[in-house]
Amino acid sequence: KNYTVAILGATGAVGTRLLSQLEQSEIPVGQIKLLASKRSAGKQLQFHDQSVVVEEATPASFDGVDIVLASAGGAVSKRLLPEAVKRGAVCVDNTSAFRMDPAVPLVVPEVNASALQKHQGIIANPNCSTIQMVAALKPIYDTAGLKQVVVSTYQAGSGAGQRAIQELDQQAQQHLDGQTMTSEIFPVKGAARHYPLAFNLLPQIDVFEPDGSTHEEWKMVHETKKILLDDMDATAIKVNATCVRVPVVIGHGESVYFEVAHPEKMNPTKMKEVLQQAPGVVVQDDPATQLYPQPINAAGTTATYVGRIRADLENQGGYNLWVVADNLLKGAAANTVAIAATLVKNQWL
Ligand code: A2P
Ligand code: 11C
Repeated sequence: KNYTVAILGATGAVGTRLLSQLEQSEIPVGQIKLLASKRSAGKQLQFHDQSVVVEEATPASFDGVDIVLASAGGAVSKRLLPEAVKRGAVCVDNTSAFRMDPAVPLVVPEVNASALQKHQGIIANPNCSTIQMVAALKPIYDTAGLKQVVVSTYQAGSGAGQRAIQELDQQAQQHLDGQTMTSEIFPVKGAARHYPLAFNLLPQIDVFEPDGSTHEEWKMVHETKKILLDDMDATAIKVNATCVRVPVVIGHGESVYFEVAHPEKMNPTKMKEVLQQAPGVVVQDDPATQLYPQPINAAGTTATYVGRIRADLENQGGYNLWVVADNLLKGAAANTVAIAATLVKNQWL
């Protein structure tokens, strides 16, 4: 069977990559529909050698669609994906709209593909910073369990979308030209205050929660538990996150500290081995040759890179990792398309 696939948010930073990942995937695509806001209607994008006209997304756009890949923001997903499901489509959603819904699987295929079997039309793609962390932690969790994870992120500007990439470039240019940097998006679109990201660090990604954490930090805690623990007791692993925006265009970095539940089952050599064997993970770890993951090298690829693997010498069972991935590919488009490909391959649509 050839599938009719719709990309919702096709003109965005993730949307354009959904298109190229779909081109490279094994999914047999019969027809492609590119959907965005009214602003982009009429614009043309390339799929293989075909020029496809972007249409304004409406409920009727999903008539006859088998698979929807969505990345047009949470509000758009909330409004339109139930309409797509009503029309018989299966939706893989890259927004946070449905991630915590118990009826919606939250999936990184190499970590918890089997969760896809219980889908009811919508599957959620986790947040980019969660995906790369769980991809690295899963083989360790399977080998020695996990008690606690403490993560600090170094997140690229592109996580805030296509316009944010332009804003970061513009700020860098303004600074080099001796002008005052202007900011309308960072740290968060619609916030009361905006600050430049270029030549700066912003310890705010997404909005603040009443408890003083940011919503990005909240996502890292709760999504990690949902993915690794499935329906098990959410207190089984403690997760704590601090998320920081850094002036990098593509590629999130993460300093991940964790304590394994069974220290006798783990050591740094073993950790390197299980990570080397883990699907989707590439170990780049050699202090002698200064080999470690860097966003500049991860950009444009779909792997999760792990390095700086070392034990906490003061706390038995404690370990450090440095994890890097392309937030727009591994953290979004590649994972979304991999979910769809897994559904097709296993006939779980
Ligand atoms: P458009 O280009 O027409 O604004 P990014 O994450 O890079 O900011 O991209 C967001 C994506 O979501 C874009 O493709 C954008 O389309 C799309 N989008 C934004 N608002 C809507 C909407 N109301 N309906 C459909 N698509 C939307
Ligand atoms: C960022 N992680 O880097 C965000 C972007 O929940 O899918 C993705 C937000 C999400 O800004």
